[in-house]
Amino acid sequence: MSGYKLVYFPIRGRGERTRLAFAAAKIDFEDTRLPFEEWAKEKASGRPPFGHLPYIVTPEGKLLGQSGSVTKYICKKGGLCPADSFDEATADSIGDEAMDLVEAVIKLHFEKDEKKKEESTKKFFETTLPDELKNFEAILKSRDGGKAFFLGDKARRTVQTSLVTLSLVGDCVFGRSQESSETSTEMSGYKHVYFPIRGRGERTRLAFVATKVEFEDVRVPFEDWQKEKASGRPPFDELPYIVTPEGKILGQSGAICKYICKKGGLCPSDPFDEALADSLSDCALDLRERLIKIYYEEDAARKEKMQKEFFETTLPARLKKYEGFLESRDGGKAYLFGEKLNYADISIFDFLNNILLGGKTDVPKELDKFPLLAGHYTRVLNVPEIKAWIEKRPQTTG
Ligand SMILES: N[C@@H](CCC(=O)N[C@@H](CS)C(=O)NCC(=O)O)C(=O)O
Repeated sequence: MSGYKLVYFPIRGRGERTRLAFAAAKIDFEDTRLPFEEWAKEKASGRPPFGHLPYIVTPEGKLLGQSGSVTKYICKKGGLCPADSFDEATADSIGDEAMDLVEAVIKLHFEKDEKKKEESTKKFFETTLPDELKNFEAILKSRDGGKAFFLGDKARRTVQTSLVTLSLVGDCVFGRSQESSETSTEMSGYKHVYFPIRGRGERTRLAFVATKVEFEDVRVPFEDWQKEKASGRPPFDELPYIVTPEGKILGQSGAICKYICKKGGLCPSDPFDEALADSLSDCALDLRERLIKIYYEEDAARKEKMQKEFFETTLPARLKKYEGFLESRDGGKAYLFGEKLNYADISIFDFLNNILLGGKTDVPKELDKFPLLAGHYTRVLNVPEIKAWIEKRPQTTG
């Protein structure tokens, strides 16, 4: 192959961020725009890594899916990613926060109930979006008064990951193209702050135990949340966040989990493998978000239909992809990337154990047809530190 190829539909959508990344990184790419009517054929070809677009094909012919992982990979290749690991995780968290907004806009777009759509749209534009923009504004202000990019003027290249992501928000919302860092207190170790449930915090708790890093497991009672939010500490007005031993604050569960794993050596060292791990991890998060959406659906008939589709179609199709991936890696006898556990293993395990099984430790029945994945689940469960944590962690309903 002569260069990179991006395969997406003939719209901006989830592909535009990567197109911007290619442009900003000055990397030539073939902008393949697949007509919608050819999608079923393309999907059946087995090429789209998780059965979705976009994906890229590298000059060596390797495939990578998940728009976030792909964008970051290209930015990193082009030198548009911070060198410092905490700055990188901060860029991840800003990018992830922007993606939360994007998902909210997509949800509004597809809402079928007109009344609900109107109410949700009003809430989004009058509350959610302004609040979020206020958070981004505060981060910019805390960095050299906001005259440069999100991570300052250290080098233009350190900032583009988040910039490119934010432009996607602009694109989605408008239809066109922290404080955190320097808090003062002396701390002896890491502090993980979340609600008293597993939820979005459990993956990082698993990352802490798997990397053998001690952490203070702060569980904010729900009734104290408004006070905690008003303190200005939660970087995006949400939990979870962590406070590092130096007092730096980082939000967004995905960015936090990866940061802790990376610090503890649970991240592939090859950049493509790292991006592949990102994509496997993001795919597990997609499943989690879908399940959460079903959980909160109020219309009983619609909920039933969504459940049926999820458990009969979406979930088995994704599990099959993971099974295939494991098979392609030493026949699935170890972890996703061989003998060493990494954050993608933890993300998939957390989806299955925490979200699908509600914290129970039996092998999910959904894995009956996927023996390699069932073996992988048991393998992660039996990592001594993870096993010990699961035995002693507080029993909670969520
Ligand atoms: N994408 C974010 C989402 C964070 C999020 O939605 N947190 C919820 C708890 S699971 C929260 O803080 N809710 C309280 C609120 O938004 O007021 C992440 O993964 O950290």
